[in-house]
Amino acid sequence: MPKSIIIEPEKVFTSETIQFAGIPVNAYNKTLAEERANYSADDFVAIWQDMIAIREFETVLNEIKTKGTYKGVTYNHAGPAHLSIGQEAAAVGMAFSLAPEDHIYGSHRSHGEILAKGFSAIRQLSDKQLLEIMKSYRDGAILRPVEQGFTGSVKDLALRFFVYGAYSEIFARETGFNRGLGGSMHAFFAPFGIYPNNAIVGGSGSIAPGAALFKRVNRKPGIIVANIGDASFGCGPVWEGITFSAMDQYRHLWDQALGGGLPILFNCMNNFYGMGGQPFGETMGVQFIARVGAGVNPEQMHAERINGYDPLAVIDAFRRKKQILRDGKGPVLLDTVTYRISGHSPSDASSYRSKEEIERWQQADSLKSFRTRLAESGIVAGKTLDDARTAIETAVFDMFKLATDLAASPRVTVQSELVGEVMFSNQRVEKFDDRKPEFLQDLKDNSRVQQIRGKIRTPTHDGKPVPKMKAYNVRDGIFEAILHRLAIDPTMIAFGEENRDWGGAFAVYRGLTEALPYHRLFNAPISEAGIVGAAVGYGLEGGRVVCELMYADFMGRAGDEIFNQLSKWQSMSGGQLTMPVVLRISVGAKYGAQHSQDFAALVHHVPGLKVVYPVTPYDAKGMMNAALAGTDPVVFFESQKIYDFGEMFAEEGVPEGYYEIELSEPSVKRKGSDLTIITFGPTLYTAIAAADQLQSKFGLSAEVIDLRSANPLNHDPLVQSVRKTGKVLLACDAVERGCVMQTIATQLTQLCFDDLDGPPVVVGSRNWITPAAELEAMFFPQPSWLLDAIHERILPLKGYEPTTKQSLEEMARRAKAGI
Ligand SMILES: Cc1ncc(C[n+]2csc(CCOP(=O)(O)OP(=O)(O)O)c2C)c(N)n1
Ligand SMILES: [Mg+2]
Repeated sequence: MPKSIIIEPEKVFTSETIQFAGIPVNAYNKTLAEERANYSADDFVAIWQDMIAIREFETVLNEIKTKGTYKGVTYNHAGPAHLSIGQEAAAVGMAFSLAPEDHIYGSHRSHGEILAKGFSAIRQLSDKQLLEIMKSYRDGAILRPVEQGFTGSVKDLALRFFVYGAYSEIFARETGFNRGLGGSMHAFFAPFGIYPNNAIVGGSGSIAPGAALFKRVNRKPGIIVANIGDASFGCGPVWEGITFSAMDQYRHLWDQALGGGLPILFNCMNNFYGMGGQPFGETMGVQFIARVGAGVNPEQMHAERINGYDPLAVIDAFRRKKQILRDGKGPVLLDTVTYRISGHSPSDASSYRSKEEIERWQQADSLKSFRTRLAESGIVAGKTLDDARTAIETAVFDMFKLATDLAASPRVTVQSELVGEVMFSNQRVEKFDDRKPEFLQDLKDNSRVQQIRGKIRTPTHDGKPVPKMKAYNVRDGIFEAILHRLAIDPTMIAFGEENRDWGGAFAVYRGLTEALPYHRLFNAPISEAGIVGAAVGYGLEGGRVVCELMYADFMGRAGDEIFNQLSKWQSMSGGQLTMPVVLRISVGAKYGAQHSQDFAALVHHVPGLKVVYPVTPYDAKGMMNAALAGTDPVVFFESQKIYDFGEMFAEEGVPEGYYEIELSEPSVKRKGSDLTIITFGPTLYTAIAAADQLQSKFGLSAEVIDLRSANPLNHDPLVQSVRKTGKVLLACDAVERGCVMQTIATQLTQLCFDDLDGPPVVVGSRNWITPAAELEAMFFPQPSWLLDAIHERILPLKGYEPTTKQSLEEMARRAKAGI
């Protein structure tokens, strides 16, 4: 059913003027006396102490990076340290009133935000909760060295635990939050609401909206804060994340009981610099980052610029904005003005700014000014502040020392396989929550379910081939698997471009619109980075999601989200998080150069992704079932050439019931003994046609194997076949240079060297752009190309006249010409 948002010509052609409201800039002007009712004296001390802790934590890092020593401890820290000295008040203000269930996502410069959020959570959690977290987190691996000989309170223990975990993480120790696999730029600690910090500028901008989506869809308490820098507002994915967050549908089409707009606050830690480039006055034109909100929605994202050198101004803003988010009126944008007195990194010579400017900000240092305000107000005695300072500086120093101690805080050895062990979580999770999955109808009444019921699931029927209209096809296989999991896992959602009313650009979801409420199936903006980023955030928070890219050619638009985010957070978390995300990517044909490229090789190359490409209904259903039962990111390629192909191989047909196909197993589609042909993607059907000709014209029996999965991949069935035949041709529809098959060919050469009659031969598409539909036969491998290649390079076929050039000379000529 269409959603009935009527676009009326009379209305849209009416003359009017778009009005903008004023955006507050530094509106906060309360005195301490006026704020007295909102804070206890202890609160003020805590705010001060948190700022001091961050300053000390980072001063230590600065000193060891620049001088190699701090207070008698010598240490060489090889990795990065992007310090936020000067930005403490902004970090503490941001975190102070956030609850543990409020989650923050951040950037490369997030030490301060991490510490502030951790301290805030420690204050709010009970001793029992803290002990439980410390003891259970990695079975107490971080706690053990910290608790040795410590006799203080649980809260003090937790503080030391937290500082130690952070330092250990920065120093790549096993005792770090993420076993040292996150490091300075990526450290996080989910139990305190601290989620991944991103070394890709603006990376959190597209991920955090997915986390907020998770909160909404699953009715979880809390908000999401994306702490990103001012320069990140030049990043496309940040704009896409904002667009994704501000969609009208949350408030106008979704069930209002869910709570309305996404509970997300984009917090710009505006220090006026990128590394050396200046968004203010040089590399951007908005002047005030808060102005961005005006272009996003009528509420202008409730944007404000606030004084990030005054922790109370920041706390005030966060308290007010949190209420707006609770009321379902998100997203929110804060332009939190701050300044990094430290360099971008310790090697920064500050060539892009004057000494005078730095000195001016040092004079305005919030640590000094807040202390002066507190002392002058008489609310807190100077001695209390001094004692608080000594206590926290001692704790930070002690934990630094402990983290540098290799005996207490070991690194994994270089021989260790730890990284390999955490690349994939390889779990099976039926569902991520016990709620009843939401549907709008009884699935027995669903039109698509009924239509599929009438289809024929076997290769033949009554001894005859099944007509296309009646055949259970690849599209149906994917649909059934997705519906199956949607009916089990209440957290599971699906989104992408044209996913809902259209039913997916290629109709895979047709029928789901009537079955699922909006929040389980919705149209995303044309924001590929926003789509994959949101799926990553949703997965990180513990929800299952299927998102879709309409064409493989659009992967570049979501490059970072696929290559650095989807793929890496499981391992960068040191195995703490899972990523139950299936990214469906349709591979086109007939639509020319920018809509017809198989880019599987790009993701095959990226560590941390499972990459599959089933091309039969049986495989599509079984592999989607397996992908959706797992906890790893799976890039699931689908070919538009064969969406409506019926089953041609599985004699028993495609089962109506549930089954899984392990995501590593090649499938022998036709048995043979003279030669092995391995395919990936729809080239299977090209190979079958070629094998038919080899049999009928030359009496040769070819074994045809569909790789199905590029990673992980069990080589055994391939090796067994090649050992038997001694000859192997590998073919796919991707351009030949650097395709997945080149890797497999290299591996088979090594694995089967003694059994091979000659080197494996790879046939792919030409190393060209994909030409027009009418000319595709000159580009994609044809059955004749496979025969030509076999004749020229594997096994001369008697009396055969090749029609294309597949010789080694031709291969060399093309390589030299770069085509
Ligand atoms: C996508 C990307 N481009 C460039 C960089 C290199 N880089 C690291 S930090 C940085 C500046 C970021 O400035 P901003 O977002 O304002 O954050 P800040 O460093 O000021 O905290 C740059 C360009 C990167 N890490 N990621
Ligand atoms: Mg900046």
